[in-house]
Amino acid sequence: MAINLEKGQRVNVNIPNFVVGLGWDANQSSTGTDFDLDASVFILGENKKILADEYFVFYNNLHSPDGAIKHTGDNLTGEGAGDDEQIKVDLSKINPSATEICIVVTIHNADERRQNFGQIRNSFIRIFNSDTNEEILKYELEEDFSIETAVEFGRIYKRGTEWKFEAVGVGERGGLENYLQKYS
Ligand SMILES: [Ca+2]
Ligand SMILES: [Ca+2]
Repeated sequence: MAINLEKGQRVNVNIPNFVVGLGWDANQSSTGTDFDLDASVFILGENKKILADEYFVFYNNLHSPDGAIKHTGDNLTGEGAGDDEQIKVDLSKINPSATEICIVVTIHNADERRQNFGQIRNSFIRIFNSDTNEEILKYELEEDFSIETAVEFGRIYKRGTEWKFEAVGVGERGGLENYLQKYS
């Protein structure tokens, strides 16, 4: 059963394996321009900055050096059912200096293509426990962030020896470069 978290709500994560799934429908409109959504993660240290460039995992860097994060690869159109992009998280392998994993979703070239989430049918981002398939959080991007082009989805953060997940759900009209600036 899915837990519908309110923004800012936190849950404990007791098992190390999670998958972030991003899905959307291919563009059927007359404009003919594809929608290219991207899921990305930033692995941050105490100072809230990425540990090193390689700890920014996105379509051009599919693995973190510690083996904790694996991106299944860039999907450019949303063709097909289910998750179109996935990011697999294994907290048992995470670099000991990491204290936070920030998960974002953005629309590639949204400005140039004049796109926002409200135009993208059946677009969602979710996180689920890959051991039990239990969904922890899901946002319907089309509904929840209709005028935005970027969303900070959630963060997995460390408190002592425990990891917790916080639903962030903050949208903006920026792109991936805005988050990169913030976290590097
Ligand atoms: Ca993509
Ligand atoms: Ca799809």
